[in-house]
This record gives sequence, structure tokens and C-alpha cells, in this order.
Amino acid sequence: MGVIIIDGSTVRSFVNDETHFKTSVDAQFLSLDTNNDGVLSRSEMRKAFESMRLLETHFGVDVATPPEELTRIYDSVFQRFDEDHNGTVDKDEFRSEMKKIMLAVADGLGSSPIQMAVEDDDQSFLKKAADLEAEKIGGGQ
Ligand SMILES: [Ca+2]
Ligand SMILES: [Ca+2]
Repeated sequence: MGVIIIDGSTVRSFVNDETHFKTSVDAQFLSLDTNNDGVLSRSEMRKAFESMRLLETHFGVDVATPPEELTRIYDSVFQRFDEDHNGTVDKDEFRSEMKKIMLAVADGLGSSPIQMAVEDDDQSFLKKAADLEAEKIGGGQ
């Protein structure tokens, strides 16, 4: 368990590092595709958002949000990912929407850094973004 400090530029440089970003997003996609059919279903996506903490950080959802409301939010997020509306999210749809979301997160953060508590095995993109920056600075851990 540790604390990372991230701001908009940390997130943006992660997203703009195409190789790194693609690798991370594709790895995330594979780990989320629990039935290995090559696409993400609604329930697989829901697990994704729970694990990535994007709803907390980007959509402002907190623990007090009622389950019905959460389901509505997850549904609307799913629609955004499923660009061709075929009921599943494929790898390209996942990657392109993740990019938009991460850039929106970056804009939201701006230049005011936030602190985030993370587990060592945290797989969130924000943690990855912070790790990448630490690597570039030459620190890391
Ligand atoms: Ca699947
Ligand atoms: Ca689709």
C-alpha cells in the first residue's frame, strides 16, 4: 500500500505514450474478458469499472450511490464504449474510449495534483500512469 501523486500531465503522457498505453489497455482487456470470447459483455465491463476506479475518479460516484443508480451509470458508460451498438465492446472500442476517458481525467485533474492511495498490485491506469512517470524520472521502485 502506498500513495501516488498524479496530475493531468502524468495521465496525458501515459495516454500519449502509444506503445505503453496500447500494451496496458490490451492487457486490461484480456484480463477483463473472463470467458475469453474476444469481446467484453456488459457484466465484464461492470467488473472493469469497479476495478479501474474510473467511476470514482471520473464520474464522481461514491460509496453512497444506490445500486439502481450505479446500474444506470454503468449502463450509460457501456453505451459509450459500445460504439457500433452491437451489445459488446471489442478491443478497438475499448481502447478508443479508454483514451477519451483518460484524457478527460487528465483535463479534470489539470495542474492540481491529487494523492491516491494504491495497493502494490493495483492495476488501475492511474497507478500505471504514475509508474510510467516514475520510470521516466529515473526513480521508480
Ligand atoms: Ca467476454
Ligand atoms: Ca461493439
